[in-house]
Amino acid sequence: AATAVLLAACSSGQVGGGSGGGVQNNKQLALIPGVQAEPFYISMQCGAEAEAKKLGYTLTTQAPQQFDAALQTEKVNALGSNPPAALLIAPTDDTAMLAPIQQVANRGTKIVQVDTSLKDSSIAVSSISSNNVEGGQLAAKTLAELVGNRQGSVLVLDTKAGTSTTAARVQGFTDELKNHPNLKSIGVQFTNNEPEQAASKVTAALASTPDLIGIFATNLNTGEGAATGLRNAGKTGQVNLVGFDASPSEVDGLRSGEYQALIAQDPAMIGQQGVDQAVAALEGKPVTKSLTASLHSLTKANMDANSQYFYKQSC
Ligand code: T6T
Repeated sequence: AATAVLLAACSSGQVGGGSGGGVQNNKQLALIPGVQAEPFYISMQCGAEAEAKKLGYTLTTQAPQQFDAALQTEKVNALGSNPPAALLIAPTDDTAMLAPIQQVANRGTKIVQVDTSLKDSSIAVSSISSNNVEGGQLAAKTLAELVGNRQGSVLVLDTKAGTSTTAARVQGFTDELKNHPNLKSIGVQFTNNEPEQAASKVTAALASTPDLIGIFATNLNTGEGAATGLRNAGKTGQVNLVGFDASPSEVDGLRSGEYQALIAQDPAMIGQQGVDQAVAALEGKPVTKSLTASLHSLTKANMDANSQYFYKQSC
């Protein structure tokens, strides 16, 4: 039976809309995701494009080649002197991306944050993301259930410092782990959001920590790397792997037993709501300052009933 955990959508605060002052492309929206060709952002783009079309706007996407603030800044700067009416952006660094985004906002473009956010979100008319703290808590509760009464060590794989979402997942996971004294964290490892680095961190942890009983991989790249590390060591299924996201390879891995659970987001909904809020701001309608998208806990047992949450490779 399906046991998807739905974290209720909630909102807080309202800000007034505006006319898009100064920008000429008043039906033009842009999306700058964190990185190109990644199923999370592709699904977000699909949701955003469909909603833009429905509302009579066009949306173009410019994605950096890597999850990197310097490369993303180039994409923001390339919007140039004739920027879109609104920019949906997933900042790859909660601090470094402020200045380039500010420059676009200064030209009259409405800013909407999708998924990740800046430390100071006041530049954005609206911000839409999963409740990542709750996602991390859910991952820890799930791992604790998988492990039962057994004792052991737990490794956490993060992406890059300055990534708001994965930092929140780590926080939620670490807080919840305190309620499960049989599980001892051996710390958080950064991986530069590269699966190869995640794989080698897992290899090293297996060598140094014979009682490793669980891994929390905070996003799809860390998850894919962790699955590789466990497979290379012949430890698939022996060390519980709880991942985040639901990329095609993670979904295959859940089915084959490489992952014991995945916390899936709803990136298409994040994209759709991002467009809705951008358009509301442009049309002078009420805008919701902060929106939370749902999360869904997937296991091998419930995954087929929840296939709508699997991420897409193309629209
Ligand atoms: O987990 C997503 C996203 O929410 C996060 O901010 C960065 O990583 C992903 O894109 C997955 O790789």
